[in-house]
Amino acid sequence: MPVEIRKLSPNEKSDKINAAFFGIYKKVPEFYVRVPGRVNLIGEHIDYCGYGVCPMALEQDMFLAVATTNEKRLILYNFDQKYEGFECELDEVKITLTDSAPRWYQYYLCGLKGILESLNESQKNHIKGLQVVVSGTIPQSAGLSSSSALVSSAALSAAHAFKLSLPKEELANLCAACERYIGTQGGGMDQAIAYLAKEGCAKLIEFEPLRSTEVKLPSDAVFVIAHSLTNLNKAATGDFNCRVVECRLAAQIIAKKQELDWRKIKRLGDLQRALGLNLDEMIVLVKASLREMPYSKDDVIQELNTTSSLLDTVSLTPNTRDIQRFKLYQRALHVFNEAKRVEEFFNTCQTGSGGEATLITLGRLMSESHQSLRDLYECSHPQLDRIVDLAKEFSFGTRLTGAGWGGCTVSLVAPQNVEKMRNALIQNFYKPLGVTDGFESIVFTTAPKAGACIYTNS
Ligand code: ADP
Ligand code: NG1
Ligand code: MG
Repeated sequence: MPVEIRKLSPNEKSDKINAAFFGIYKKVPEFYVRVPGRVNLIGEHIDYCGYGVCPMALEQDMFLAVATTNEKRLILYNFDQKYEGFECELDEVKITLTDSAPRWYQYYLCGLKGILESLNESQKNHIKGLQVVVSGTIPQSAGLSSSSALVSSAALSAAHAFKLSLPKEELANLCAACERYIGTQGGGMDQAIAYLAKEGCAKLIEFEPLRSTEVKLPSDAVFVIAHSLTNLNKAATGDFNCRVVECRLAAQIIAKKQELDWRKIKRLGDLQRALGLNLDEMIVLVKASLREMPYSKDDVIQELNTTSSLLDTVSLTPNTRDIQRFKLYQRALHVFNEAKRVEEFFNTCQTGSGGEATLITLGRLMSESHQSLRDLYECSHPQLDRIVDLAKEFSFGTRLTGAGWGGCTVSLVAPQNVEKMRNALIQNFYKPLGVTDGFESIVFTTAPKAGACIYTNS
């Protein structure tokens, strides 16, 4: 199914973006696109290993106002004037990476480049110039997927302007691939939920082929998101790609020991498929095949009986080639156990009574997920761990959400405990850190929202 096109009902947000758009381009937008952020309920750092995840879309979103021109040029402004404007010719879309965080407009360019590269000769006749204003409300670098909302909204704006109507799954796959131009080797969860989300339910997202199943959340479940007031831009450091690569090396070393062609195995999920084992058997195999002590790059080269330059091209990314210490046992154990937790979470939602016993099981799985991310995957942050501790008294379970190293937690809370938990976090976490107001945007409840949509004025 293609992304829905609806008539815009004017509201405060569209009035503001229209006014900004008119101020810049002296005309009204032709159409708008909305793409939501997401909170991942469970299944962290396993999408890029090929395993299913369970996110839902947020109310916070990326909203773009767009007009087309006959000049084949992109002109891009942000509603928030702290971001610089950007212009380029459509045949000169380049994303040049440096050692620091990418510029904001490079995320837009990822989506635009993805669409431009997908066009065949006859579709290229419909290329139009783009005048765009971007307005986003998703907390940034906080694990709620502001980056993918920006990439996905960019791709959708270009697709609609060029009269391309693609199925949602195709757009999601295209956006997962083109967000990698920013340097991170993500797995596709964020772009998938951005397009496939449905109001009122979370989704089990599975890969290859990309598919989504509605997840019936218990009616009494309230999800509370709390910002740890720390952030990490995932494209600014090698932390994220280091985990992707550690999982790949774990898969390749086990593959070699199992006499498979390790160069063909890129993900732990590929390894499981090639061996035809279940998740419990994979856990036993990890324990028997890998050592707990970290591996140096030379150890990995020896295990794979390869050369440094082959390892660099087959297994590593430009920003992980200098890493000398890989924890393979711990990362692989996290992945297989987390994949099991997603299965149990999904089955509990679908078959549980929906009562307190269901909430207790879901909460336990979320807490176990956090412990594993903290101890085995080492992608938590002391401020995330502090929120998890403070939330224990009020929630069935709390975990970091998104890639981690900062950002947000998500807690499963009974309705009667939501205010108590918010107040406890305000008094014991936020106020001691010097925050005195604006709590509604740093600790808030959320219900599942719909995925991407295109709006027109008529
Ligand atoms: P997240 O966890 O939010 O996906 P990332 O580190 O992957 O975090 O990406 C965050 C980056 O996305 C920001 O540093 C910024 O460059 C870009 N971004 C997100 N939202 C906006 C916005 N509203 N305006 C401009 N840039 C944005
Ligand atoms: P965030 O933290 O929202 O950037 C990242 C990846 C996901 C997934 C999670 C961890 C991208 C675009 N996103 O999300 O694919 O791997 O981390 O579960 O790379
Ligand atoms: Mg991101």
